[in-house]
Amino acid sequence: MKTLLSSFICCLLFFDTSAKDGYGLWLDYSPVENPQLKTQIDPLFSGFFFFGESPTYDVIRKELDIAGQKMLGKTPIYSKERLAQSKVWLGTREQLSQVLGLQQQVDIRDLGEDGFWMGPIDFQGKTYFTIVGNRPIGVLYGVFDWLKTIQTGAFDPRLQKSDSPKVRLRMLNHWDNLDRTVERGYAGFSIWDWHKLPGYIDPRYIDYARANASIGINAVSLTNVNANARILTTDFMKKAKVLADIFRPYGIKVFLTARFSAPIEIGGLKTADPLDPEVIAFWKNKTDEMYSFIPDFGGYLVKANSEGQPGPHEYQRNHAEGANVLADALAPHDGILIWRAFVYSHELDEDRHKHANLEFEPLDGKFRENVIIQVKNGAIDFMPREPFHPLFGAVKSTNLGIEFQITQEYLGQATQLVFLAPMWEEVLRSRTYRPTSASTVAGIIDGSDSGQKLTLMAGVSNIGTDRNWTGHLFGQANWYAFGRQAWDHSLTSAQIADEWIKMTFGQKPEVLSKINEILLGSHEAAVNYMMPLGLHHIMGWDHHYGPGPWVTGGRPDWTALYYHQADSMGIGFDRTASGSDALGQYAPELVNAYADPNQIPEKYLLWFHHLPWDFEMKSGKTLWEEIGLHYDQGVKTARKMKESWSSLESEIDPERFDHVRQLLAVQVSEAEWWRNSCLLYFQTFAKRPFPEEIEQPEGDLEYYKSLRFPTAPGIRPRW
Ligand code: BDP
Repeated sequence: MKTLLSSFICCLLFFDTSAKDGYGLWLDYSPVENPQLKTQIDPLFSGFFFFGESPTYDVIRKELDIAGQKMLGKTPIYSKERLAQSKVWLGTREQLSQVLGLQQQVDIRDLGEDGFWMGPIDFQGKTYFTIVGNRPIGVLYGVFDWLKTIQTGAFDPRLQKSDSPKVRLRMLNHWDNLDRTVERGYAGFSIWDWHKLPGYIDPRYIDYARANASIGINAVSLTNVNANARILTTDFMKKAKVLADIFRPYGIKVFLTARFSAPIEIGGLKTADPLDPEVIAFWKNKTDEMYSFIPDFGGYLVKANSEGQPGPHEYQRNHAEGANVLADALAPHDGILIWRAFVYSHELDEDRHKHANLEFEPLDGKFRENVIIQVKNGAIDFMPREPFHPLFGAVKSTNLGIEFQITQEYLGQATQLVFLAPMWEEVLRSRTYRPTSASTVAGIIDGSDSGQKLTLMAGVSNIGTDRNWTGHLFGQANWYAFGRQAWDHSLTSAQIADEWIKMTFGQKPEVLSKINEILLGSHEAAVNYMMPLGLHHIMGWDHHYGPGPWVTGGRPDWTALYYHQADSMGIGFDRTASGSDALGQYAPELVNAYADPNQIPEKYLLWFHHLPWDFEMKSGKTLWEEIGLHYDQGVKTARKMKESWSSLESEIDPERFDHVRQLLAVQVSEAEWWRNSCLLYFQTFAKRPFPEEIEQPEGDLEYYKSLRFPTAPGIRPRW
């Protein structure tokens, strides 16, 4: 009896009873199991010394409390007065040098506002593990980095490390509506509970801030780019202020989307003409009022003259005239105006691909210094794979930021595991050949090639009220990867995957290697079974869920036919000089490389070329055969991902294991659906048999065409 009881108690003590439902994200802080690491870490948690006070140090203490409890079962000790008794020093460069004198100074001035240094400092015969920043927020970033080294088993007490972000604004864009629906959101409703604000603070707001700060995100735009002017009313400012106050110690600034017609809708004016004195006064007063609530308000994000949103064109003004009036209102407060370049014509463009360059290139140099033009990674719309947007490198005197989409609108939404880091890495490393022959997209947006000081990487958030935040547990990997790449785009997807897996699932080699393989192969798999070889925009109508290569009707540039142009002769969009010449908007080096269908990387083939079904590919097979092989390969990889995950059953807690297992089964059936319906559809033009080596697509095209998804999430409200 006694033995039974003691083993029961033992189980209670050592069995982690907290459910693994994904809420803890990568900050779950698993118990440190490695005895050597434990011996190194344990004493450190007995003596933290802060060189000063700051609200950010308060949140650091809270984080250390959580981490200490979870990793070591221990409440950290903060030695207030007794510096010599402490083990870990935390403070800013200035705070440290005031106490220690200049000879002990850690000179990190070149690491900028957010950088940090960590390592051992010898002082009066003792060694102190030290984390130092130029500002308290740098210390917070350093602490998160240090905790990561523990979580990933990389901690080394002798290690010296410094780090600083490459991009100044690392920003999430929520597409959250005030009624809590989320445009292109697949994880439930908006986490901003506007109704209960300002009175009630959902604890999620704090966990959200912790998660963002842990990966270096320092700006969030709370509301949908398809904006509601009401967010700029006094009532909503009071609500937004509460969020800004929560986020401030975590180094996160709040931005809001501004609807261009707000002067009419909430200002009672007859016009929103940006040159009208009353409109200018409206924006100035509104902005001054905003800063009276949120003194460090980040600024506005604006979608104008795009997809029916109001903008300066209504008044025969251009984007610069529109943007500058808001920028001028923000400038006295050091606010920033982010203006989106996602524009295309109400009237049909010859090729929507060209539109942004046609509008923005002539305005180069006309925007105020505090304006950033936010450019989607590609010229169409967050497709599974796109060549980089030709605006990168095309302007010389305009700040350009990049916008990625973390929410998987076109990449399997929340039913599919698709790790987006490889796609972003591909874009960031793409050579633009402008302004210099060595320039890359990353070099444009971080200023190293473009020279711009105001730099931005934005990601459309995939966060919602679902318990695990992102709908699919693996959506967390994309949130994580976005923050890491915004901080340091030179990190590889493999490095980021490795960090995330260890922090989320632990360090067992088998778990690590299998999940790593799943993550790193998942994007190419999705491209293959959805839109291989440069095909694009062939998804379902409006909800964008699943295949829809047959979609037609309404605006041509919202149909699939406009983009794939399949006919009995061939398939693809001719964007070379013989077609729309969108290719001509890129640097001559790229024009030369891509104009020839035999030279262009095959992943972009049908993006730039319309080719006969029998066009000979590098493999010696015909284009038609290669299309089939790619679709089939995508399905096979999805199945392999599913099998590989299943083999981890004994290694992963049941709740998370089963969640992912079920969704991978859905993913396989969705991959088969994509392959079958697209191949059957394209075969009606190609009129050729499928290559023998592929699994023959099954089903009836008419059946696939008849499928409807009235419950598909994430569609914009129609009222
Ligand atoms: C498209 C989305 C649409 C957004 C638009 C945008 O389908 O819901 O409003 O982008 O970026 O991808 O403004």
